[in-house]
Amino acid sequence: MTIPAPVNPRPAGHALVEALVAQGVHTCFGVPGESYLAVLDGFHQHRDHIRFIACRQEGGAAFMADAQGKLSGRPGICFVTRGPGATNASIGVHTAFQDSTPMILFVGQVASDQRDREAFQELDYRQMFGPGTLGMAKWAAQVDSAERLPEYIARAFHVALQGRPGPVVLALPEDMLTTLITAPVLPRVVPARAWPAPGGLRELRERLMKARRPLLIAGGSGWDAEAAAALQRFAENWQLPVANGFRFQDTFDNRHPLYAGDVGIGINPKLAERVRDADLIIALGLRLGEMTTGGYTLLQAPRPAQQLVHIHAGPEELGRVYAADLLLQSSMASAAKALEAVAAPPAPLPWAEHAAAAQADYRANLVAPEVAPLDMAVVVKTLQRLLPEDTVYTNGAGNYSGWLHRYCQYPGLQHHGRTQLAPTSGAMGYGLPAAVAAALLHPQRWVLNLTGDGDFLMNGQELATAMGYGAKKLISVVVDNGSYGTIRMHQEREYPGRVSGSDLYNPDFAALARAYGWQAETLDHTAAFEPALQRALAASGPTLLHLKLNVDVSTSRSTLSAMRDAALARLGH
Ligand SMILES: Cc1ncc(C[n+]2csc(CCOP(=O)(O)OP(=O)(O)O)c2C)c(N)n1
Repeated sequence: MTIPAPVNPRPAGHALVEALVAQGVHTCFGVPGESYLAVLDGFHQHRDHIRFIACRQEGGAAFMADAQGKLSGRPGICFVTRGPGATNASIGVHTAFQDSTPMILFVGQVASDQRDREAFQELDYRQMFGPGTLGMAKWAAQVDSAERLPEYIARAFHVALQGRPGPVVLALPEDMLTTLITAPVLPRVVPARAWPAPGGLRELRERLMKARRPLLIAGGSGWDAEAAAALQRFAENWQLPVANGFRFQDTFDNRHPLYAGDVGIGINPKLAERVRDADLIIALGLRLGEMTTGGYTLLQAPRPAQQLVHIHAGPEELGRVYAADLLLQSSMASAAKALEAVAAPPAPLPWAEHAAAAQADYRANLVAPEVAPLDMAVVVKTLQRLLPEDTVYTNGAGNYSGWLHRYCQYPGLQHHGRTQLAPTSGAMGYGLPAAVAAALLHPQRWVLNLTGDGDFLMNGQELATAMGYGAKKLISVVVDNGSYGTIRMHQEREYPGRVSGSDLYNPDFAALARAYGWQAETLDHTAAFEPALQRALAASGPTLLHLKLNVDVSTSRSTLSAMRDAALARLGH
């Protein structure tokens, strides 16, 4: 993309857009505000190089930017206005933080001569968003000097991409944006990478040579296709069983004979056992968070029973919870290549049987018990059979996502980049905007959003954004069980039979989607799904498939009534 030569002096708001184009950004998401009209004018000025997608709520816009960050590996870009816009967008910043997604949120700010008066919609974004490792943003700053705007933007790209990737927030005072400047456009940011220390790699090899039941768990962000291919070769050289971390299920190819399954919510109990029983865990690229460690029990915190080697790009994650045996700070792009070069052992390996058993357990877990009248396992398998391999699958939070996590087989990152967009933050409302973003950014690919009735309506307004900007190969499957089912499940386990605050009163989802211009169908039994999906695939625009599911069919492993009965028995009723 050629950078438009700046015509000096020009408003800082225009320079900001030029800087984004220079960084390779061609699409931004946001909701407009009077606080940053000079930037909007910059988008108009440079409309041949960059587009601004006007979303219907900042939560949706920020999720779209997170999805853009996940798909591209470069910061997703979101623009919002002062207080109300920034507070709405905060869910996306939190998600990008927990998911280690590179992202930049630009926030319009009150003019400098009004600052600190609690002027209209004024907030201090530096205080609101962090920074800190338990914060929301990696870095939150305010650009007070218009001439220094390019410096702040370049730094924002570096911070978002380097180490553990994450979100940055830049506040833009209104008068700063209208100031005329002559500052040059800075070149595209190439993030600095860390390489694992050679001594550490030697030690890793020695530990592997002594291991009997090793397991590699891969995930996190900062991967590229080459690194993913190198990871696969490393696994093959050592015949290592590989699991993927929670909602990083697309890291290692799920169809590979060394794949062992995903370590997350609803983990295959056999895999959980295997993690516990491993004598060496190599955690590659991912945080060892609550969801990936089974609430810090699969790996006992702070000192795990297994030997632990943790390789991560961010020094703050290394040794954060666990007293590991070996810590290596490295970006994924370099770590996987370094691992691939570690000299393989002389055959045969003592864990060949262990790796084969891990794969057999994974495959057995793909076999689903039959459920009537609507079988969600069959729904997911039908999606996988009919949709192309490079389809992007998105979801938010809710029990319904468990069917996707269990039955969807994601190709590894080396094949089509990210094919799973799902929040490790567990944020409801993520899946639909993420799907809209994916469909607008990659119009040649199919995008499938699986969502719950609670989850969907948290950002259902983005159906309009999809229509307005011409998304086509987009399907949203709404699983309607009339309940915030996950919460109902927890209630039945803890307070059996005492349903409180978890029932939902739903609209006719198909009629709602049609009102937005989508095609839509409602169905309630398995046999109706495949023909409905065929029609969606043949349609000229996006389709919503509204699935009516009995609330009792709660997860891929159990029913509400079984959980309630077990809880009642436990409580002696
Ligand atoms: C933004 C947000 N609010 C609340 C929650 C807590 N929560 C987790 S799952 C869930 C219910 C999801 O309901 P639904 O989308 O209908 O899916 P189901 O569990 O019924 O399959 C809730 C309320 C959350 N994770 N995120």
